[in-house]
Amino acid sequence: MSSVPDRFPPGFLWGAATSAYQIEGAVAEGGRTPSIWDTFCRTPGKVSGGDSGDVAVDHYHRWRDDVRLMADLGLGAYRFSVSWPRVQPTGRGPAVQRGLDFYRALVDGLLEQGIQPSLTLYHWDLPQELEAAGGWPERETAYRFADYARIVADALGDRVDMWTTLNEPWCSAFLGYGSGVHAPGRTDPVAALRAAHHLNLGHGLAAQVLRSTLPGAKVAISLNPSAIRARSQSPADLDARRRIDALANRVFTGPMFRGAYDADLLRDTAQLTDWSFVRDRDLSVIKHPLDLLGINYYTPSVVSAPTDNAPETGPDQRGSRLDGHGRSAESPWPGADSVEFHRPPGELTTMGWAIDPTGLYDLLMRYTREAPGVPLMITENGAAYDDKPGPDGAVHDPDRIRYLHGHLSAVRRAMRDGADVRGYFLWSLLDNFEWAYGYSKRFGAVYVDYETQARTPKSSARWYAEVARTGALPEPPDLEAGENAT
Ligand code: IFM
Repeated sequence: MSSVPDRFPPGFLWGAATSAYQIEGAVAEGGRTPSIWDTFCRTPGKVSGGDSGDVAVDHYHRWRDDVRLMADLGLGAYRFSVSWPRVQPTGRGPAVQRGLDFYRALVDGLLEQGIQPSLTLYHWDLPQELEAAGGWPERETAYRFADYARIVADALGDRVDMWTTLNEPWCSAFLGYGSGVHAPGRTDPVAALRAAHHLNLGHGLAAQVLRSTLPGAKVAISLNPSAIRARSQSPADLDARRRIDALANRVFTGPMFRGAYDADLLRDTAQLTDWSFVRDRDLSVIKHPLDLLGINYYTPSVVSAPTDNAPETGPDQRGSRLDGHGRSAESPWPGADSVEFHRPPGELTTMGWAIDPTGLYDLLMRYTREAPGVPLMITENGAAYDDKPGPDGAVHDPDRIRYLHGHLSAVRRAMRDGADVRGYFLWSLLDNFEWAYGYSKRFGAVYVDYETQARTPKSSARWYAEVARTGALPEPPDLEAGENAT
């Protein structure tokens, strides 16, 4: 059955996203030194298959081909991150020009093709030396981040208008220092809370630097807010939702939008810390006006108070206590570690994440209310599937098309209901290194043969190119009718 295509407004930005450690490789070239992810990958048992970003998809050497690929797909924008240890190896002191030259050339290549660069300063690759000095739990790291922001702004500010300070600080703080399933792999609940605050502070300081150095730039942060559902409307389950909301969402949006950590968050964590690491002026620095709020969304969470039965979790419910091998890990929820996570209804992607576009709709409407006047951008959305080339060499991924169709429809619905959404970045342009899962999960619209590094656009890439070209949402293929998207 066909219906009238749903159209996005002209000027809506269509892009794809990646991050430095997940695609660049060349970890020891051009003066780059190790980040916490290089170290983590070398720690036995931390990353599935013993994989690492050493080579990744070799984007450092193949970026010209990748830019051509983006141009072929008609993308209007490309979101990438700068590797901090590539441009300021120890996290202190002068910049390495070869590192900056790589990004200058990449950005120039994008601009030549009419693709708007969207630059993220931090997508989890802290220079190892800064972790050795204490990492994000230490205040000093926030100041080092602001210095690094100045280096990148000075080098690329004449070419890049869209700047994001941090990507998903929840993961850096709570998976990096709480559950330990991400680098640097620490399992200290107080360190996780301290890290959350110092990431907030780093964001605020870097936003100030960007604002003063680049008056015309758009300054953003990309959060991965959780769309949290209580398993029932019982007071205990609603309280479980409140607790997780405080730690997943409001620990960032409280200081950013309201200039305060909410009282319930401080109360829930009072046995762990008195939050005396928050200093007088910090909150006004963090409450820096944003030009855009980036939302990364994949799946919702369903929570309850502790039950007698073990929760019915999938291989990995986001935020639960499983690592990249499906083994149990420490809790990433300081002060709320008894909350149980349940498998949400709906089909699962190969991450074990339930597909539910209403979570994206709910988040867009929530931040429309909570951050009035701040335009929204979907800075990540996508799905992992076990994609393989068929006998003809083509890679058909109708499940991903249906996932994208469902989520883009939710974006349109939110826009019709008043959300000011300016664009959408598909995660990810290319199959890549999926952190603790190594190369076992493929999120790309473009298939990468990891032996040869050959790139093959999947059928979802062609479908998405058509969406970007027309601004309309064609119906996804009907699997039951045996239709294949091409
Ligand atoms: O691959 C990651 C990305 O680095 C951050 N957001 C979620 C993606 C999928 O897990």
